[in-house]
Amino acid sequence: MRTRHVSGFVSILGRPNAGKSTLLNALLGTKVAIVAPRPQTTRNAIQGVLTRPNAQIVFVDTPGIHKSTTMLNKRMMDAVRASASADVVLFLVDATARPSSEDTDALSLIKKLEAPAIAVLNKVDLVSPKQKVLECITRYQGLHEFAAFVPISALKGDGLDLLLKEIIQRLPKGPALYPKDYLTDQPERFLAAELIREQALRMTREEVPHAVHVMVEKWEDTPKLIRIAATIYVERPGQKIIVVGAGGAMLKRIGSAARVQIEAMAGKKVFLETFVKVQPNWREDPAFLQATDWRQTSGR
Ligand SMILES: Nc1nc2c(ncn2[C@@H]2O[C@H](COP(=O)(O)OP(=O)(O)OP(=O)(O)O)[C@@H](O)[C@H]2O)c(=O)[nH]1
Ligand SMILES: [Mg+2]
Repeated sequence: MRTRHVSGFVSILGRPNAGKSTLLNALLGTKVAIVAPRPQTTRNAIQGVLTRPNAQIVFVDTPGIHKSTTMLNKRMMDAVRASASADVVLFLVDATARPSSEDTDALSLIKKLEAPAIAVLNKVDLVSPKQKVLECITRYQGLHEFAAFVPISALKGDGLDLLLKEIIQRLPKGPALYPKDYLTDQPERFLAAELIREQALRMTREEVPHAVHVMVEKWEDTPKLIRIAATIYVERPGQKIIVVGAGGAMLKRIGSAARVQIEAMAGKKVFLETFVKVQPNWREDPAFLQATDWRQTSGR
């Protein structure tokens, strides 16, 4: 029997906090994108590649679609638009909430694309009674002609097989685009910086998470150990006080939680040093934003 091999790009689009990055990690069965219970966690488009005997799917996780205010936000939305065109689009919604203006903004982007859009209703583990999932489907049916509706729980891994089936049947015939073991386009040191930022987001609140940026300054790979030095940038001295914490306690917590994650990723022991610096208004600073973009500085 001849088997049909398909390949292509699948963009994951939707409002902030809908669970796009959780879904990417769940589909790959490994962590390539950071996740936090706050909007605007993802700041770059991230590729994650799933290789199956009959298919290779390049998923693209994107920043949540939102009204941009700062220069950083505008760059995030540019990243969304640049990665929107794909063979199949996943429109990820939070099934526990009614459609918001951010959902309709995401839809107006999707309507401009030629690719079929699958409506993926996420967080159904929180929906009860299950009848409410049908109500959610009816609401979105009125907003766009979707190719399919798939209820899932990215967190629990429910519904992912059906979602993959719906994706694969819409992908064009074609060979694998990447080697079989290729997982993500992110350099390891960027992923390490992201894992540190994830812990900083999880452990701080209010305006601090949005003001945090992390850069890896040193990466020394020895046979037994990776030595990493990273700087956590914030925008104001008050934020630095919060991130450092009393007697350095907060910074220690962030560092040791991130170290465990980096060790899991690298499969090696890690020695991680962290520093905190104030970089006033970096979210509006084109030179800083440029310098922190690994796609343009290769690896920073
Ligand atoms: N209960 C439940 N929580 C979920 C599910 N999927 C994601 N979450 C939670 O929703 C929050 C946001 O998840 P993310 O994956 O970071 O969301 P995102 O869409 O990537 O967010 P941005 O990057 O900010 O656009 C996290 O706290 C996740 O644990 C799900 O299926 N069920
Ligand atoms: Mg995300």
